[in-house]
Amino acid sequence: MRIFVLTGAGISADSGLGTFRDAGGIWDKFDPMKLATPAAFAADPERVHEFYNLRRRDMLAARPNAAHVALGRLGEGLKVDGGALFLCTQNIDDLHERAGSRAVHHMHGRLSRALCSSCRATREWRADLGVTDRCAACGRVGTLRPDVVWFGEMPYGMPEIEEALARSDLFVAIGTSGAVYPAAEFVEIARMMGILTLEFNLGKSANAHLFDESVYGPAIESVPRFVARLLGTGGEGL
Ligand code: BV8
Repeated sequence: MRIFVLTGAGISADSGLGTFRDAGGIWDKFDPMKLATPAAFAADPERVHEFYNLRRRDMLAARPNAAHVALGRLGEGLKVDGGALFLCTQNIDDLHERAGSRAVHHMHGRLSRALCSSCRATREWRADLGVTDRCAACGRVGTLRPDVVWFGEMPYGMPEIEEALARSDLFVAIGTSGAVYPAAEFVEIARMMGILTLEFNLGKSANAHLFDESVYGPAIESVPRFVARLLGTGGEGL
């Protein structure tokens, strides 16, 4: 079986990382248009760096939770009988990788990498990032930014994502509000291709009506149960 899984901030909520649109979420405290756009960075790079430095420190202090671990197991388990998991995440944290998932497709980029806005070189970067840092590739100072996709920027890996979606037998969304495009369109694309669609979320997402089945509740409970059932290792129902 080929499964396409799209995760959002909700899967990392139980690891203590903030979601965006829940009450008290990140966008309640910060204005995304003042922090998550190229224009915001050009206008006030120090402020944007501080916003991402705080989130990078939180990411480094966080630990993967049972939902991340279950998806790591699912990736390995599906391979046994010739199946495949295509794990696409909107999240910029590294909890999927630290839970054992390989080939994680970070369509909105990664907080653990820096991008040079001048020469486009990227490199691993787990410390605070600022305007005085130098790009090791081109030597310029002040051109490094977090390697994340801001509003108005093209998400990473879209051709590969669209190809994997078309090849899948099952589309599963976990912990996403369905508010951000083009990720929010994936379920509609899957339905149009006759692919079964499944949602695991705390509550109804914006596109809940587009899912064949929905399971509401914390991902740390619903996702391990789902994976155990799928891999035939016990557990009842979804
Ligand atoms: C682009 C990275 C085009 C940085 C982010 C139509 C088509 C195409 C584009 C658009 C369109 N309409 C509007 C647009 C523009 C825009 C957009 O979507 N705007 C929205 C606000 C309307 N999209 C873009 O700009 C995208 N780019 O389209 O480019 C283009 C074309 C040609 C050339 C150039 C460009 C880029 C979007 C990416 C922006 N970057 N983040 C950062 O992280 O700071 S978006 C941000 O939202 C995060 O990445 C986040 O992951 C993402 C989605 O949010 P969610 O993950 O869903 O998180 P949220 O808090 O919303 O929801 C969490 C859910 O979990 C909730 O439902 C909650 O109930 C649930 N939950 C909570 N706890 C738990 C739980 N579930 C289970 N268990 C729990 N314990």
